[in-house]
Amino acid sequence: MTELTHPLATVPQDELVARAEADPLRPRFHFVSPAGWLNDPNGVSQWNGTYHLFYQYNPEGAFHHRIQWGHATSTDLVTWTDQPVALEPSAGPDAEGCWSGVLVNDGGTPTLVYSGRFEDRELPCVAVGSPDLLNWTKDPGNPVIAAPPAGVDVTAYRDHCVWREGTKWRQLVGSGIRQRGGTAFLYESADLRSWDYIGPLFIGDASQGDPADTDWTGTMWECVDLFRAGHGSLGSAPSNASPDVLVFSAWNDGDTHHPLYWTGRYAGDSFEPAALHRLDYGGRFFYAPQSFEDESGRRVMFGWMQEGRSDAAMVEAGWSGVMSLPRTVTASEDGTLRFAPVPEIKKLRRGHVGLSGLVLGGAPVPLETGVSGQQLDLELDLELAPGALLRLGVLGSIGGSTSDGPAEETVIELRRADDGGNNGTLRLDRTQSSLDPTVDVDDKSGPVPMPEGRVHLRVILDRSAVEIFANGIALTARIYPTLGGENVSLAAEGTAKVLSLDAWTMADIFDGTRSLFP
Ligand code: DQQ
Repeated sequence: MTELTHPLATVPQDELVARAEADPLRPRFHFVSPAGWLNDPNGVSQWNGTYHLFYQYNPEGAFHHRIQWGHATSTDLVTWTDQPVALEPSAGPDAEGCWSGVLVNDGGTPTLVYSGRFEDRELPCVAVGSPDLLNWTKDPGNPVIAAPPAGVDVTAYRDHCVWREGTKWRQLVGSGIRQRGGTAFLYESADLRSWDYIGPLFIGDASQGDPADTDWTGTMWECVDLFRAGHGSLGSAPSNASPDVLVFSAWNDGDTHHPLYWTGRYAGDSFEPAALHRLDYGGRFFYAPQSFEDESGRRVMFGWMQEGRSDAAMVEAGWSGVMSLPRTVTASEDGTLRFAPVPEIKKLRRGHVGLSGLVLGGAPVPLETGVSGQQLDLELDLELAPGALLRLGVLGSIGGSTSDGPAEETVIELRRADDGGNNGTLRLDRTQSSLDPTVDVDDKSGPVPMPEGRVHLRVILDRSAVEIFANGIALTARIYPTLGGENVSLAAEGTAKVLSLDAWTMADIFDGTRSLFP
């Protein structure tokens, strides 16, 4: 075990795992680190059939410090086996942390490109892996890029997207140009070690909009991810339904804002943007996403579900950070992205309850569905009349308050526009989700296409983690109920038809005690 030196390392390391495992708010079928701190997904990939998930990890405690690369493998994207830490800081350019990066296949050699942190700045580093991806050797030439581009005043410089194009490697490094906006610097290399700087792929405009806007592009782009959605690959001609997509996480002066994506066209040495979109309406609760194409050709994305409780509460709990379920990324006809949990997740379903043909309307009296639980997969097919509002309550509990209604409840709302058109809104109302006044309960919402009022709603609930998909639009967040409520209820204002509701409880993915240092 490492020597505890950080002032936040107040929980003895031999107690961390037990503390984390005892927390009723800790998800049971999402990937979490054995204990301590987890943030970004890194090196997400499938190698000879096995899925690899690396992640930003601090086993010293539930705070961001001296970051290592945790590692887990899976054969089904559902259950995960902890593997030894892949990268750990060592004397040299990553002495203060092995920050985010990617895995590429260099002619059969697994190779990591990551940000080494030293003296408060990050620079690109490389490590090569053993054939089983369990042992990693850092390149003696690290850092492989010695400094950000000369003559550019950068706000920060880190995180990598690396791909093969023709006979060369190309790399993006996330950054920002002071007084202008976020950017991604483009490089080229024949060997992943010696890189030629090409220029900024595309520069955002931080003066557009306000930092409080849900689509503000920030002063720096973290974790850039460039890929072709739909058919074809980067470098071939895109089409409306198969755009090139540049994903980034908008950051400003230490604040993690939200993930966004530009659709457009990557051609030659630049990206011509067509439109900017929000990637997930939960904002910072689905941060630093990274995606890969698996061996079946699907694009699969993971994101970091940050906590919404205080630093002190995280440290006390002994753990922090949840990895989202892997989600497929597809392009809709209009070229915007649609998301769904990978179908493999269905194998965790137990105990089906189904309802159909319900018509909700009139007074908003909640209907008890007979469904209950803190680990649930809910699928609903809905039809909303113009102006109708449907409210799906989860984690509801009665008691602890003077009113008759639930003392805690988290509510997913769908509202169809009054004009009877094909648009509506998805909202997550967390205002009653917790009696703990210190947790984040900010409003999360955004527009959703609702052709003829129809919505396919998927809600995946795993204690403090919730992932919502409404017609493929994602809203991910965290909730911290204190009363252990399990009720699921439905209510509507205006007429809402529940054509079907299918519910399952979800099994745990880990059994037995995990080790901080597998
Ligand atoms: N987290 C990493 C950085 C990245 C940030 C450090 C995003 O590499 O920019 O843990 O959450």
